[in-house]
Order: sequence, then structure tokens, then C-alpha cells
Amino acid sequence: MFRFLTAGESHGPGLSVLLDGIPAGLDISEDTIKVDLQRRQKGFGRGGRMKIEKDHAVIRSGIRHGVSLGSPISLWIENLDHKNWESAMSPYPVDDSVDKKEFSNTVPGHADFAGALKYKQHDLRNVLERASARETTARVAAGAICKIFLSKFGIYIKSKVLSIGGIESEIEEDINNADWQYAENSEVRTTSPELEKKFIDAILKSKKDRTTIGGVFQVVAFNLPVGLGSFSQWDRKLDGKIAQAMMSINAVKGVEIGNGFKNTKKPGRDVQDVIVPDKKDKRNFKHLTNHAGGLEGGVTNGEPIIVNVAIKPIATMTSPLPSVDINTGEKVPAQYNRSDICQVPPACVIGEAMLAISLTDVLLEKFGGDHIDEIISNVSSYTSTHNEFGGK
Ligand code: EPS
Repeated sequence: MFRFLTAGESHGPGLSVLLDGIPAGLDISEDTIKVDLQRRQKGFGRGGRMKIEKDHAVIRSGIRHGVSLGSPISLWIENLDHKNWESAMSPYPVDDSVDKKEFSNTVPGHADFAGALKYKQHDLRNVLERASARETTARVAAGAICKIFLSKFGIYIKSKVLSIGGIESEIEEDINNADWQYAENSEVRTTSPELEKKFIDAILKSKKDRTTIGGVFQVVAFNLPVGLGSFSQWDRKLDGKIAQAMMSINAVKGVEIGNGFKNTKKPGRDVQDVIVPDKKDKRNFKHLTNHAGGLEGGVTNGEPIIVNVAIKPIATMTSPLPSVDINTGEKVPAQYNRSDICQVPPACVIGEAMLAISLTDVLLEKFGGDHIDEIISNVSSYTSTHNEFGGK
């Protein structure tokens, strides 16, 4: 069984990551993990915090001489900003002279209102610190390890921004011909130079208007075997697992698999993906289209998994909305804490991590194994049974 957990507050000493169930025999280095950590830190519309942090995950266990042992892998990511918060975020008691950076003005759209009542907190910092998107750094580190595992099966993941502030391309891009490298080099992670300029202008306008801006990003996984996930129980369906994984990313309010929403506007005959024989495909079959986003009945069908994820504009704004003081009930302006204007480009990298984590879970569920060689052999034994279908 594969599991992963994170711990850590945004301005605390750092973040911990624990991955249990990663097999033995994988080459894992801090440098490889760092590539994704750096990708997450980029993006037009980020706030001042990213100028302070230089995210680096230190391997603390589960890896010896660069190779995984099959034991729990733990990582530690230091918050460089913590040095500015040592007393305010100290795990130890502090005296009253210390500025604890407490606040009680709730922020509409933030977790702080519900969190205060739920955890009986009079200082909203006690909610903000864990609810912060800083935690996604830990997920990206975990995802980087899962990507190493998935690469052993030829599985890889790409991402791009589809829209920011409602601005989007009128033409649907073919994911097999998308210029993913352009997106990688783009500050707003788009494959289109035309959209790039419009996205940047929209973010700049939001900043000028002292507000924030959301959007939609897309994550795609390629080269999957048929049969990951299962229709046999509701909680084993892979589309459900992916939806939960994506929905758990901060500020995400919508998840679409394939053309989920667009398909509702078309007749059935136009949205099913017709299956044809294809001797070149390792399944001996292929689908003519991929409206289903690679998942039918909660199971991979061998086409790329396509997930579109909607992020709302971030709650914290330099021009605060009217709100309430959680302790006095008085009407007050919302608290302003330093924040980002637009989180959509970095969220692509977080989405990649969550998809890698979800796929690692179902791949290990189906193929088991404690050493990577055992799992590779299990996968190839299974895929060889596809020769019994359609081959005669
Ligand atoms: C965040 C507020 C900002 C963001 C932060 C998420 O941090 P700070 O309060 O230190 O300015 O930069 O995101 C990260 C730290 C990160 O690593 O992505 C929030 O309130 O959610």
C-alpha cells in the first residue's frame, strides 16, 4: 500500500514529507527532486515570498547511496523565511513581549473563518499557517519521487495553463502536438505566445486593481497501461481518486476529466471515443478520439489521462473586502497578509505532482512488488496478455 503525508506550517521551521510504499531499487537524488521544486517556485504573479525561498528537499531516510531501500522515505524542506518568524512561530512557549503576529480579521474565501470555529482558535494565524499553499512544496517533492517511479514504465506527465481570468484559446489544442517545451519556458506556462501576452497583461491589471485572478490548468499523463483503477467499488475508481487529489490543491474549485463539461452540450454519438483495431498500438486497439480523457468506468483505457483544474482567485487581496473580527463580531476590513496575485502557473506543477501520486497509488495497487524489477516484470507479464485480444 502506498501512502504519503506532509507536515509543516508556512512560516514554521520547514516541511516534512513521508512516503511509504515506494519500492526498492530506484535512483533518487535531491537534485532530481529539486528540478520540480524550482519549477513550482516560478510563475508570473507570484508574491514576495518566492524571492526568499530556495526550496530544497533534504533526504532524511529510505535512500542509501542514492538508491531507494523500500523503507519509508522522509524528506525535510527548510522554510528560509522562518528566520524572520522565529519567535512568532516558535514551537516553544514565548513571553508576552514577543510579537506573535496574531490577527483576528477573517478573510472572505479563506479557510480562516471555518478553521477558527472548528479548531477553537482565537488567533487566525493558527489556521492560516497550515491552510497556506506553502504545503504544496511538500507535495511536489513527493510527486517528484513518484515521477521517477512512473518513468520506469515510460509514463510521463505534462502541464499547461488553459485560461487566466476567462482568457483562453478559441481552438482546442491537440495534446499530442502541443509545444510543452514552450510552456515550460513560459512565465505563465502556456503553449501559445499570443495567450502568453494576454495572460501577463491580465495579471498585471489584477495587481493594479489590487485584486487577484484565477484560471484553469491542464495536466496530462502519457503512456499508461490499460486497467489502472477499478469500477468494482466507488472508492477504487481512478477518476474519483484524481478528482480528490486535484480538489485538495489550495484554491481549486473544479475538476474536469477529458471534455467532461463540453460533452454535456453534445449528443452521445459525438462524445464517445470509437475503438478501432491498430496493430501498431501495444493494446492492438486504439480510440479515434479522447473525449473521455483516458478514463472509462474509472479505469485507464490506454489513452492519455487529461485533467482540467479550475482555481479561484486567491482570497487574500491588497484591497480587502468587508469582513468580521472573529473574536468581537465587529465589522472590519479583511486582514491583508502578503500573498500572490495569480497561482495558476505554479499550480500546474502541483497538479503534476498530485497526478503522479494518484498514478503511483493505483499502479502499485495493481502490480504490487517490493523491488522495481519485480514490478516491471509484473507489468510486462500483464501487458503480454493483451496479445490474446484482437491479434488473430
Ligand atoms: C500563501 C501566502 C504567501 C505565498 C504562499 C501561500 O506566503 P507568505 O504569507 O509567506 O507571503 O507565497 O505560498 C508559498 C509560501 C509557497 O511556497 O507557495 C498563503 O497564504 O496561502
